[in-house]
Amino acid sequence: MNKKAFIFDLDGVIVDTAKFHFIAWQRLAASLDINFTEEENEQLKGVSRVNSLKKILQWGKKEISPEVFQSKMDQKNEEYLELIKTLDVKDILPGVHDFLLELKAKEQPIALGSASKNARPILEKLGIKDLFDVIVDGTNVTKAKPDPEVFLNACEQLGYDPQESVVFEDSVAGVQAANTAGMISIGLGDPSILNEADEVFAHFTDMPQDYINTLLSKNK
Ligand code: B16
Ligand code: MG
Repeated sequence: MNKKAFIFDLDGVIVDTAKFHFIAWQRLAASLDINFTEEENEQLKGVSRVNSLKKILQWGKKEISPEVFQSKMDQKNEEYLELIKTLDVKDILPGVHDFLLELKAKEQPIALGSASKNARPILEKLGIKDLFDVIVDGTNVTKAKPDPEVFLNACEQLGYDPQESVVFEDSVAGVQAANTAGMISIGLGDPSILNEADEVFAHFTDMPQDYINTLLSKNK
């Protein structure tokens, strides 16, 4: 059977943790007297923790010492972990679980390609960690999206070329990373925001019947 490497982003694609990142960043920004908006949060999707804090400080025109910077990152993560404490299988976004099971049934290789350092514990909470053949996350990569490192690393570990890979992403930076790698990019979210993606759906449940077969015969 025809095969491709199927690579999934985590936050915003498999689970809606974006709202928890937003709350945690907003509290953090408030502690520094910085006003942080939802529009700004949109620009942090797919962006690593350290780069997110750098951007917030830039927007708020604030400078802090390296020690305070580290403690603010730790504080944000503690708040975030507290907010996601109760995540479970019910929090998987609509259609994703079935899509993953269908890929498994078709013996297609599956990888995670996430910027998050919390990816593994989150997949465990959701009860779907074992569905992934390869996990590449914020603990394995040095260059953040839009650099394609995370996705190139994932397809390489699966033993596929970038041209034989499909990426599912909710962030602009992630779609750009997939495109730079030469991979098929499928956006999940708003088409006016993800306009660089090869195709965009609001949810996995909006994909046409037999979409996996369509992707298997699709070229970039
Ligand atoms: P953490 P993804 C990204 O995950 C999030 O979209 C982004 O908002 C977050 O700052 C980043 O992970 C780092 O997450 O603080 O948990 O290491 O979308 O690439 O799965
Ligand atoms: Mg994401």
